[in-house]
Amino acid sequence: MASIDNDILSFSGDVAIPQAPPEFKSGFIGIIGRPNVGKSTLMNQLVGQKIAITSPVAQTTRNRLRGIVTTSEAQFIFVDTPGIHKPHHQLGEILVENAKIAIDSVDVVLFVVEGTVACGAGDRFIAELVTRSQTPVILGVNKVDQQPTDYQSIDESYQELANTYQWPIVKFSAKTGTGLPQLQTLLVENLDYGPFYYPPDLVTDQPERFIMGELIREQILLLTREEVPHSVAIAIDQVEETPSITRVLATIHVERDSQKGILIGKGGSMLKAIGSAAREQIQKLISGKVYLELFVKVQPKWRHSRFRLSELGYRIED
Ligand SMILES: Nc1nc2c(ncn2[C@@H]2O[C@H](COP(=O)(O)OP(=O)(O)OP(=O)(O)O)[C@@H](O)[C@H]2O)c(=O)[nH]1
Ligand SMILES: [Mg+2]
Repeated sequence: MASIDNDILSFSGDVAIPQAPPEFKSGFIGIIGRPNVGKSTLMNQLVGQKIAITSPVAQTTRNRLRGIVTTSEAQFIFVDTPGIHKPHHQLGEILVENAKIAIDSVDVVLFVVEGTVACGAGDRFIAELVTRSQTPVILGVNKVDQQPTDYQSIDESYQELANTYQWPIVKFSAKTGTGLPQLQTLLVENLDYGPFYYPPDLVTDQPERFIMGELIREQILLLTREEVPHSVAIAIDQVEETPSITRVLATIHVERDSQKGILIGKGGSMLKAIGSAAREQIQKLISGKVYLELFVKVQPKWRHSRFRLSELGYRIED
């Protein structure tokens, strides 16, 4: 049996989790908001590593993702969620449902809004939603690095929202990091004393295979247009590690033949571009050489089928 150091309280898998010092704080923080406001960018910036994919396309995030930050005074477990929107298919419903579950299961809700446009109906809908749970809420105004001409009226609209519900308000830029120390201070104030939930050096509990699939999906979001990026789901079929290279086989599921055509491109050019950009990202993730092979398969109406969604890893979980 391994000898156990006095400081070590428990084991998670093979990793020892030390005992937290007195007055250490910890807890789960749900990052909630409309699509495209910068929730995933914020989580990556806070964690200091790319855990969640981001893109200028709304509805990028599809799963609840955890990013962990441990300082000398606290452990923050950030839960990035899909943007809350009006769903048009089963996939959308599952995404929104998963965001709602996060609201009830976290210790603090960080409600992120778009600092470049005034508070709108979508924000007020989410405000009502988050206030219904008993969880404390912090209003986070993102993208302060961009200051549109009507900045003052935008600012006032969010001040008013915060006043209505008596929420603390904090302004930041997820992109540049401005204002994030202030956010962190406010979060510590809102957390209770608690243990290390994860080893202090862990940044995510997301399996590597899942992140690989997301990195492929990110390139599709960046390189294709309109309906195509929303119509894909990635399945990692095989990951084979050898001492010199990691072989990854993945299938891109689409809904229609026309989408398959777009993804493959003229003479396979699009698939090649997606593959080489995703391969670079996956190499960074695993710090090693990667051989990536992509297949494209038509799976009609997968976004509307609960069975297919579940097969592709999208389900309502709590
Ligand atoms: N200028 C500026 N752009 C930002 C900032 N934060 C995020 N963005 C951009 O906003 C877009 C959306 O960012 P995401 O992080 O994917 O947004 P999200 O809220 O996770 O979106 P969904 O997953 O679709 O709900 C991307 O193009 C980001 O680069 C910021 O602080 N400043
Ligand atoms: Mg996101």
